[in-house]
Amino acid sequence: MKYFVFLDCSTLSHVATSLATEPGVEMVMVAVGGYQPGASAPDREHTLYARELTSGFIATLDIKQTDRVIIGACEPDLFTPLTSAFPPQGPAPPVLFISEKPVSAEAAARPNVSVVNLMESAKERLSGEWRDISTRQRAFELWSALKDSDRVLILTQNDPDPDAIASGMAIQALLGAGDDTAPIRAFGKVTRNENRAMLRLLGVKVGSVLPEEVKGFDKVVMVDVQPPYFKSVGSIKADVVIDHHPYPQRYKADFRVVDTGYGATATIMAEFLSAAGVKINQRLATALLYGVITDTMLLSRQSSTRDFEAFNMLWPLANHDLLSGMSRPRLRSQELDYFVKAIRSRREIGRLLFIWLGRASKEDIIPRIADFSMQIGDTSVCAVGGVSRDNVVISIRNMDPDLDVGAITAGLFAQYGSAGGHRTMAKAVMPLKKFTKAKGAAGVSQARTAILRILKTLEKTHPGLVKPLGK
Ligand SMILES: [Mn+2]
Repeated sequence: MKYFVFLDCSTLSHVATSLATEPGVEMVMVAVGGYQPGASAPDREHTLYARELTSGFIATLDIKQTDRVIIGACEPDLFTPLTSAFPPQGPAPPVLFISEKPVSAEAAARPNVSVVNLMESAKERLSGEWRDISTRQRAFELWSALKDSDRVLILTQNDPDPDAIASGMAIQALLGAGDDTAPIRAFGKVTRNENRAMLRLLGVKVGSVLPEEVKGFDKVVMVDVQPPYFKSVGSIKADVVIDHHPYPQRYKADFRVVDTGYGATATIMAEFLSAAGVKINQRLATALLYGVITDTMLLSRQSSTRDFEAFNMLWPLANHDLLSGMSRPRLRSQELDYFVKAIRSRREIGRLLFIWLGRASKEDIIPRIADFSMQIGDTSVCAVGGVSRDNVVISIRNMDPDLDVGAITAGLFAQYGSAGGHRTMAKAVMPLKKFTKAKGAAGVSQARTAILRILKTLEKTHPGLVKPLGK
């Protein structure tokens, strides 16, 4: 094998000759169109000169199919005789045609020719560096905000989901900390079967903490959640917040990354870890990947190219046996009863499906039924409500791309508690007492009627979504 390097100017000579430099492999340099290589050009004394690439000259080179041809062109048309010297379907050497100007379509279409615009490739490759630098800087800021603290509380939502658990584990990895110095805690506990399976299979501890115990920590990091979420518990301050949920309320934090463009907080954390050069071991990769998968419903919901990139990075690092062990959904018979209740009590109001579960022993059954309810009938929006502990909880799902249920939910329910979310999924959590008092209702079943009445007001703002309810 030989390398043949054809150049018509010095611009690409360095790149072209570097590509052709291989120990023990001969390089033949050809200067085309009057080009004179400078004194520093490699192998200058053996360079061949061709003012024009005639077929006679090309034949004397005796280029074989096993050789490699590199063209560094300032004027690509000068090389047309070279690329067309070989039969399009017959034996031809591979040609790497490097040019910043357009190469003729005829040359570019040949199967043995690959056209490369180095400047475009470099631009494409390097433009991401700005983002990488800023991610690295942010990761360092995050680490700096926490590194001197002996006791860091990593706080999640009350019933932590895989995204929150994985993000908490990522904070621990970033700090090089364990459960003793940076425990992952919640005011509630992990109730969902799959999520408990995640803790068991990955050996993760998520303990409970009382609101009054928060003061005992040097720093509070909220992952996948923000201070306004804890409004009903009290005023819980955070030093660090990393989340992807929209919250219109303002609050203070030393370090805040809240980006609703991400499908999962785990994606943000995976970017930080990789920018900071922290090794993502199999256990952590499995957790983060599971966080991305569950929050984005396997990249089908609220996901961005960044979630795809994180997915790509984590996939080969994760343990897929553990992953399938975690994600196999299992329903306990008590939970099945809620599904039965949901199907029986469902009410279609135009394109809105309303389901009322009454008292729910576990809050997470409400969003689960909401996910499930998207499979019922032709409705485009589902609202599933129930009472969990002392709160009225409503989970909303939307398949209509023209609707923003996050904004709709905030508009309808924010005055009674916390309410909002994404375009495709939203949630309202309202203290039962406050809600029923405001609506002049008494008890759980009247809360249902009050919610139906509120949903009915959509008739005016979103005609076509709900039909008149009648009596
Ligand atoms: Mn999340």
